[in-house]
This record gives sequence, structure tokens and C-alpha cells, in this order.
Amino acid sequence: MSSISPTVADLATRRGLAQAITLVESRKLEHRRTATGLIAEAMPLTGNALRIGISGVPGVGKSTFIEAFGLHLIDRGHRVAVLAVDPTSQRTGGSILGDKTRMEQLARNPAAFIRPSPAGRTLGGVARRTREAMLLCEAAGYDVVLVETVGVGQSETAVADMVDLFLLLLLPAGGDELQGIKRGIVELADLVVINKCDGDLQAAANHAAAEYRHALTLLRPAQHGWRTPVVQVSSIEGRGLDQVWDLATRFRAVLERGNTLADKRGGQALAWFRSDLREALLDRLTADPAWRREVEAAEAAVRAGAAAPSGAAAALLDRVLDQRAL
Ligand SMILES: Nc1nc2c(ncn2[C@@H]2O[C@H](COP(=O)(O)OP(=O)(O)OP(=O)(O)O)[C@@H](O)[C@H]2O)c(=O)[nH]1
Ligand SMILES: [Mg+2]
Repeated sequence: MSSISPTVADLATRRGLAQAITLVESRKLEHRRTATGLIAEAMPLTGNALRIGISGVPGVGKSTFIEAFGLHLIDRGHRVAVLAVDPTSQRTGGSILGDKTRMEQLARNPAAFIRPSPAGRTLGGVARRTREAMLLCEAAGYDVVLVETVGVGQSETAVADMVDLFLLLLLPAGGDELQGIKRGIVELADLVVINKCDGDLQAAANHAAAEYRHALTLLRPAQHGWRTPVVQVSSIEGRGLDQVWDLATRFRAVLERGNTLADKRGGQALAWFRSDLREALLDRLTADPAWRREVEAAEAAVRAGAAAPSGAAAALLDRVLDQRAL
């Protein structure tokens, strides 16, 4: 892959975009440098997509919903990219990859681009690569980016922090505990979608919708000036999808009023910069074997309770700065 040096023009094809994302996902220093250049070149072409995060417990119907919703949007002239943040992907080898077979029609559609979750050791690393992939998709002309995450806790927060709208898929059943939803996740939602509102589940779905509508009146809205709506959907029968899109565009209009969208994205970009800076400093330091040993020794002392965390960090930083190691 070292020969790959894609430019923005290469993003015009799905293959070129896929290669560019592979470059962005690489941990090799030379690839990182090329990737950084590519992202910088792509930046002026980004920002035009609606970024939607989609989360829900395993089995709620994320893949089925994304396939149906994606095709619905493509029918209306949109181009749809699907990315994933899946902290479990290092074990499973990327759940969306298996999902490509489940999202068969969408995967085959020329107006869609589906990318499995990057493998990674840390959620932060996986999230960074997904954010960069999102920018590349936007530069490639996809105007809706769906970022899927499986509902296992922290990954929802990471996704909510990179999108404009966070959509939570729920089962037609009562109560967060019953559904295995982590505390606080409902609070992140800008849009609650109850899936599987069909057949025998319809009555339970009506009940769940009423229950969540009530619960949401008691929560502070995730977005000022917006009351989080609850929509009933059947991904299998394709019902309710137009309402989801209608609400998503209305939400965007609310964000665009008074520059909130720019503020939100600006804040997200700033948080991204800060976390990248922290990560890069540590990476740069531990790239040197002697310093890596120092960091590991400090970590061992902290773990053993022999050193206080903040004191050990400050002492190490003093030595780094004294020796101009960075
Ligand atoms: N009745 C009904 N079943 C659905 C609907 N959407 C999905 N399902 C079914 O629910 C099951 C799980 O759907 P998936 O789309 O694989 O769910 P997922 O959330 O992607 O699951 P993971 O990838 O394991 O996290 C499948 O058997 C689907 O056919 C729906 O709208 N109605
Ligand atoms: Mg799935």
C-alpha cells in the first residue's frame, strides 16, 4: 500500500474512496503523513452532508433499518455513505462486513458506499479514523452519512460527538432496562425510532411509543429548541421512513437557525483536535524506546500505588521538557 497516494480527484470512484479510507486507517507514519495531506486537500469539499449517528442494541434492526432508509434516500436523489464505529470489531473482524450481505441491495447500489468499522485497539483510535472517513465521504459527494454503532456504552457518546443528529433505534418493548439500553443513552437522542412496528408487535409498539414520549418530556432535550420526537417505523415494510427523513431535515433546519450547526461542528472539531494533540504527543514520546520505558515504569509505579497519577505525570513531563524530547 506504500505506493498509494490518492488525491481528491480519486475520491470520485467508490474504489478510490475505499483506498483513501484504507490510507487514513493505516497506522504507519508515512501513510499518516499522506493521509493528513489528503484530508487537508479534502477539507474545503466537506461539511455539506447531513451526518446521522444510528445506535441501538444488537438485534434492534440497525442493519435492516439502514438498508431500507438508505434505499429510501437514494430513491429521492441522495447519495448515502454508511460507516461504523464498532468497538467489538477487533474480535469479530468488523460486523458491518458481515452486514454487507445483510445490506445487500444498498451495498450494490452505485449511489451508496458502505465501509466496515476500522479495527483498532482503542475506541478513540477507531473514532478518529471514522471521523476522517466521514470527511472523505463528504468530499466524495455523499450528502448523507450514516454512522452506525452497536449499543454497548461509550461508543454512542463517541458517535454522538461526531454527528449532527443522533438517532436511537428501540424495540417495541417497554423500559430501558428491559431493552438493555445503557443509562443516559436516551438522553443523547435527537430522534427516537421504534423499529419493528408491524404485525403482532404493533400494539406493543404503540405502548412503547407512548411510554418513551412521556419519558422524554422528563428529560432535558439533547438539543436546545428541539423536543426529541418518537417515530414508529417498520424497516421490513418500509413504513415511517419518510417521517424519519422529514424530521431529520427539520432538525437540521433548527440547527442551521442561529448558526447552531456551525457551533456544534466547531465544538466537535475542537474536541477532535485536542484529543488528537494528546494522542500525538504520547505517540511521539513513546516512539523513542528509552522514553517508552520511562512511561511504562511510571505506569507500573502508578498501578502499584507507589506513585500518585498526577504527580507521576507532572514529573515525567518536566523531564521531557528539560531534555527537549518532543
Ligand atoms: N418484524 C420486523 N423485524 C425486523 C425489522 N427490522 C429488523 N427486523 C429483524 O430483526 C432481526 C435483527 O435485525 P438486524 O438488522 O440484523 O439488527 P441489528 O441491530 O443490525 O443487529 P446487530 O448487527 O447484531 O447489532 C432480523 O431478523 C431482522 O429481520 C422490522 O422492521 N420488523
Ligand atoms: Mg447489524
